[in-house]
Amino acid sequence: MKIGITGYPTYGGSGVVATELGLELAQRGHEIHFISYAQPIRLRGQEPNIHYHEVEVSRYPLFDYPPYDLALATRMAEVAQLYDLDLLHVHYAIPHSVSALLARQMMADGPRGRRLPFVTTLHGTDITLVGLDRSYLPITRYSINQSDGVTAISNYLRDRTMRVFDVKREIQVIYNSVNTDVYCRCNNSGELRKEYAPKGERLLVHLSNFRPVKRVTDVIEIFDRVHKQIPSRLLLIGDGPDRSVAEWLAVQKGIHEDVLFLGKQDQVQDQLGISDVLLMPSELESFGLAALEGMACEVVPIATRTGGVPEVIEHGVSGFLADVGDVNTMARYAIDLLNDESKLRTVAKAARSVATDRFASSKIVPQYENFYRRVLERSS
Ligand code: GMT
Repeated sequence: MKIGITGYPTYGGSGVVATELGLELAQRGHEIHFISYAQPIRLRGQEPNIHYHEVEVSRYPLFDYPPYDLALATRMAEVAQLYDLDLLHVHYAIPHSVSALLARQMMADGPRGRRLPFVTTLHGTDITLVGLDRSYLPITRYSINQSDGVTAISNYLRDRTMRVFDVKREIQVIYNSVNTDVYCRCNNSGELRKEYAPKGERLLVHLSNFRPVKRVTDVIEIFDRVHKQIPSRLLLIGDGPDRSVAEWLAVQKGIHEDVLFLGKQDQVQDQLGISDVLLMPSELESFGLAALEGMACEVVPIATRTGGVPEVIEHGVSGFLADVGDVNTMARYAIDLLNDESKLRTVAKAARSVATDRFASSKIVPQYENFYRRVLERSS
């Protein structure tokens, strides 16, 4: 198949999912065309079967708000025409599914008058936060209803979309996936571990876009409690609006020398592959891709019981769950685990098994292929 993929190309779970899916599909022989305003971060630009088409947005002085959605729709239609795409797959409803809808209409009105179906994958904040904004809700509902196929990354997100958006159409759940050959504890990274933990300290890790929904200050609060009892260091991967408040809190608590802000990283499997425990105390996660990536690397996730997280982490088996804001309980789980090597290894192995048995890309990507085939059959 020839597939156009659009997502947010920089940092964030939905962009990572879109890019990894495109890479996997290309390896399976499909022709993939990424269409967005920047090259997706995990692309090297050399991969076979992968093309990247940049969307240029003109910055005319009149445009206080440059119309990216329209430029994207135009580029989608151009690329579809030029490369004879079979379908578009957009990740994150706003504004991508609206642009795809316009591109479909442009194609129908074009010289060959053909139908270009599009699939929308819902990721979370497009529904739970942004989509509930009154100014976005009607158009998000409309573009979901108009999509030729809709998928959601968890049962939680599907149910919430149907309920809150009053959507009646079918939404198929296709879980996020992880490439378990790349995400593993299999890179010989003793040197890296020594760099971050020179005195043999335990390593805790957090990976996010540092938005308020991630509750990064809870990460610091949990680590502070762990640090008081266990020689340990905290790796913080990513960047975003709450980074400075987290830095400030680490200084206030006098633990800043053991809190390492690593910023945005391209190869997060390197840091995950040497860590012991992953902290994800989010207010809400429709899935929690960061936890899954950690689990594949045998890092035990300690997270909040929210949204779709319980569909990924089984409490007491493949990780630990607590209520949002309950930093004491999350710290206790971490301390108990780090004091008990055998329990840590058992839960870490169980976490890896969940990643390989239920969420490996080799199992999830064929679900997308089947979904595309059904959409194409229905649209022909
Ligand atoms: O969490 C964010 O702020 C980013 C957002 C995104 O779209 O990049 O993440 C959402 O999609 C991820 C990939 O499917 C999921 O793993 C996250 O759980 C989801 N975030 C939320 O629901 C808050």
